[in-house]
Order: sequence, then C-alpha cells, then structure tokens
Amino acid sequence: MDGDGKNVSRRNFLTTGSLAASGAVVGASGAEAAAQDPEDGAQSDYALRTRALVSVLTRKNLVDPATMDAVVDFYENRVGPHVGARLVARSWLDADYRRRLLDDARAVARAEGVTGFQGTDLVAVANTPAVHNLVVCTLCSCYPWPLLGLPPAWYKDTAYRARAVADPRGVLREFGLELDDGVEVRVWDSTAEIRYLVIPERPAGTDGLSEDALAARVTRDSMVGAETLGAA
Ligand SMILES: [Co+2]
Repeated sequence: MDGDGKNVSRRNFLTTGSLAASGAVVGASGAEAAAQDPEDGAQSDYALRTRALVSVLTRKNLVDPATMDAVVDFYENRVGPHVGARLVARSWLDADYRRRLLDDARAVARAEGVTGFQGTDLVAVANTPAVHNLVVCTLCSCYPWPLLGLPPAWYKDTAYRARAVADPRGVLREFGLELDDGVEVRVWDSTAEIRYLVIPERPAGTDGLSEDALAARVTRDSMVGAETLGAA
C-alpha cells in the first residue's frame, strides 16, 4: 500500500514544520530554510500556510516549539502499531485475556498503561474464519491513536471513507485481500466517542512463538482490518 509513503511525507512535514518554529524563536529564518528543503515536497499551500501559522503562534508565545516537538515525537516514536500488536499477541496466547479484551478493551488497555483515549471508548472486534471486520471513520478520521499511532494516509482519504461502507469487499480486494463469499464483512464506523481495534486471526505456522515474536507479526493494517496475516 502506498499509504506508507504518504505517511512518511506527512511525518517529514510535521517535523520540518516544528523545526521551522524553533528557528523563528531565535529570530533565524527557519521557515525559509525549511521551505527550500527539496525533500519536503512542501511547496503546497497547506505546508506554507502551516509554517506561517506556526511562526506567528511561536512569535506571540502562544505555542512552545519544544512542547510541539514533544507531542510530535510522542506520536512518531513512543506510540505506534507495536502498542496494539502487543495486545493482539497476548490475546492469541491467553484465552482469558482475549475474553476480557473483547469484553472491555478500554479497561484492558488502561491496565496495560495505554493512555490517551480520554473520553473515547475502545472496542475490540475479532476476525474469525466466518467474520472479517473493517474499521473506517466515515465522518473524518477517528482512529485509535494510542494503540496504532498516526493513521495511514489512505484511512483519511475520502474515497476510502465512502467506499469502505458502500463496497467493503471491493475496497479489501484493492488492498489485496480477496474474501470468500461466505465470509461476513462487518464495517465499524469510528466516531469521537468510540474507536475500534481489529484482532486479526493468528497466522498459521506460529505455534510455539513467544509473545514478542507473535507481536512482531501483527501489522498496523491488520488491526484496521485492511489485511489478514499470512502464514509464517
Ligand atoms: Co473521525
């Protein structure tokens, strides 16, 4: 999926944007320097407008660039699919844990030290041979950030948001996942109040693997329902 590439450029953009803000604080032309960065692809209106906004907010002391960098770093490095993958792997190994995860995922996540859901609920849905779950936010891009980190670009795309509901099998086919007609597809629409985590089926050939080794097999897209996990 080329969403990864888009996501990288978005991260670069965020990083560059906050670096530009740091430059503004010391009176250097950080924004100008960043705008010349050929990697940035940023000659877009949005990028330039965002830089201008960051510079103004920083000069007026309304935004602390160090704080902004810390927030970006948190979602780039500390939070990511590895957090959700740990829950999924454990659910494969421990039937009681799995039952609790399906019963109240938010409570389980909280017990694991996963924070940041604030007021939103978290619901885990499990894929089985008979049921495939797919998550979307038709309204905007609600996503379980504390478990999966930054959403991929395709998740925010208007085409995905519309078609995941109207033609989920067609969308999954374009992701490379051909489901048998007998498999029921359930589409979950995320909102400001509720986020979803898909528990993918444990791949074949993974008997005896440790929790860490299993977690390493769990992909971000599988936890959104956009792919299944192939045999080892
Ligand atoms: Co949304």
